[in-house]
Amino acid sequence: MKLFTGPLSMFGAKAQIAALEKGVALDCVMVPFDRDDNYLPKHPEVLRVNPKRQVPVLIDGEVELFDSTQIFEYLEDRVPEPALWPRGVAARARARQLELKSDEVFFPHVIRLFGLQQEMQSPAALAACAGCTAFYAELEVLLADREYLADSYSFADIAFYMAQVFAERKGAPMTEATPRLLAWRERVGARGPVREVVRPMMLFLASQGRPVPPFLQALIRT
Ligand SMILES: N[C@@H](CCC(=O)N[C@@H](CS)C(=O)NCC(=O)O)C(=O)O
Repeated sequence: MKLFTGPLSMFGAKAQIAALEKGVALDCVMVPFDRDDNYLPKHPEVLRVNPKRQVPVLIDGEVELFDSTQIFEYLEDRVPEPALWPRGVAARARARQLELKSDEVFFPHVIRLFGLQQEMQSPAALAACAGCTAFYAELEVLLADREYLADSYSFADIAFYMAQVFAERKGAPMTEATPRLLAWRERVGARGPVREVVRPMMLFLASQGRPVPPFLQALIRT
């Protein structure tokens, strides 16, 4: 399988981690990514497959897909074991909803912070940080009776771990106010596939003299 992604693509990283969890060999193509973090010039294969002109794009023979969540679904069908959606119908629905909330409810706050890095005390930045904090509190409650966001380690954990790495980079960190969530992050971050994907991202940042979140600094020293 070929995955078109970028050196700092959190959505691409989701797909990469899931493939590694399933033992799938991925040929990763890093698309052009300029110094201002624009995905330019657009890779011709990305333009051909994805009308939204974004990575990740997955090509597996006749199957050509875009969108990390669609790629999750394809990987689960293509390589059912180890399962990354819970077994029960209700639990699967909850896990899918959490995965969507991570991308579509939590991450938009983080995207807002991308453009506000020089004005982190502005009302817009404070509102985005408050949105992240509220989301952390919601997940802290969920983790009262479980180790992972859904019943078992799932795509929902992969999605939120990556989104949270970016929140941390952009100034909306988790704190001691959510100890169960901090422990969850340790648990997920200790997984081989997660380390294997996040480490090069952090090395890329470090190579450009850009900050690496404190909780990931040990990863680039190993
Ligand atoms: N919902 C999409 C989001 C993809 C996305 O936002 N990709 C970013 C990189 S992480 C991108 O290609 N941005 C460049 C652009 O929008 O021009 C997914 O889950 O794959």
